[in-house]
Amino acid sequence: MTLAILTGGTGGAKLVEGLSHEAAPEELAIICNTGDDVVLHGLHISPDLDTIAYTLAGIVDKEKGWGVAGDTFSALELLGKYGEENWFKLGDRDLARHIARTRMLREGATLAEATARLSAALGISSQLLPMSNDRVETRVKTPEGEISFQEYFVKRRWAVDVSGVVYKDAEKSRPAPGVMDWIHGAAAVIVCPSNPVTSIGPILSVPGIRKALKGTRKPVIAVSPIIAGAPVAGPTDKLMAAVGVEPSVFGVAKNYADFLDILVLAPEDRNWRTRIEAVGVQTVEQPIRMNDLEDKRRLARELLALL
Ligand code: GDP
Ligand code: FO1
Repeated sequence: MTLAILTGGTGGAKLVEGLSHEAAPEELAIICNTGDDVVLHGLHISPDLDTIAYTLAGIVDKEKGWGVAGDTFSALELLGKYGEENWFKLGDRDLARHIARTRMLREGATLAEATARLSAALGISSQLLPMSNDRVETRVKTPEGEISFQEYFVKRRWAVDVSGVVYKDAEKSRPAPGVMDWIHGAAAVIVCPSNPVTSIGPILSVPGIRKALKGTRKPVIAVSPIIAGAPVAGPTDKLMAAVGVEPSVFGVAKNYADFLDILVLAPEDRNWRTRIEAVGVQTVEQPIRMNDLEDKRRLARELLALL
């Protein structure tokens, strides 16, 4: 069954891993957020694409959920000595990917082409697609001014007030080649349990994508990243509240209600079901906390069975 999967990095990667075991990998198109991308040391870094690629290639650092397993940080240490910024922990093995991608982009490849070449090199048979080849930058509004997502998330450890989030240059962007075809042609669309504001929000901000999700006659199904009023990890609730979305499973449903058919939520949130169904979204109750590979595979199997 062909699936178009919308995802961010670490949370989404858990479900992507499960699906890659339970479905034929070549039938999966993974449409990834690039609003978190950042240029550091002159290198183009695409954290969410890389997290998904490392996960599919089986080389992700399982403890952190990002980066390459067993990586070392010697280059970064020396960069620090030379007075370069080193708050963003780029491992030695991870750096190889940023160097290769940056060269490809400098020589004229699009981000989608560079991603496809890097995927082939790692033996990935799913389609891994950036949401767009154009730069759409997630910017976080704070009392000190507007900062990039990585400055907010990594440099400031999300310990700063947020008054809003913008997707800079989204209006000028176009979906990457393949994105619309997969959304229209797949047997179903899956929205991963990713941050609705800074992972799925940027994807939906690319003109045409939200409309395609509304327009497809195939099921669109999301897994909630919020369980019992809190995210499993990270600042999802803070960011939802900052953009005026209720930080609950209901807020997730309402945010996607215009295109979403089914929301899979945790048993802890069953009391929200009536309110969610009243905004036109069906609900399904399942354990959605994924602590190990078996949890990821079980949830993937449940989603496939639903479809
Ligand atoms: P990021 O790009 O690294 O921020 O990753 P995502 O946006 O893909 O994922 C972040 C979200 O994943 C957070 O809102 C978490 O609550 C959610 N998340 C993490 N682990 C789990 C899990 O096991 N189950 C569910 N349902 N959500 C999870
Ligand atoms: N997350 C951190 O919390 N600290 C880091 O230093 C860090 C470095 C990093 C390097 C490469 C990469 O692909 C991801 C990295 N991440 C780091 C994770 C990243 O900030 C987040 O997963 C996403 O951008 C959130 O969407």
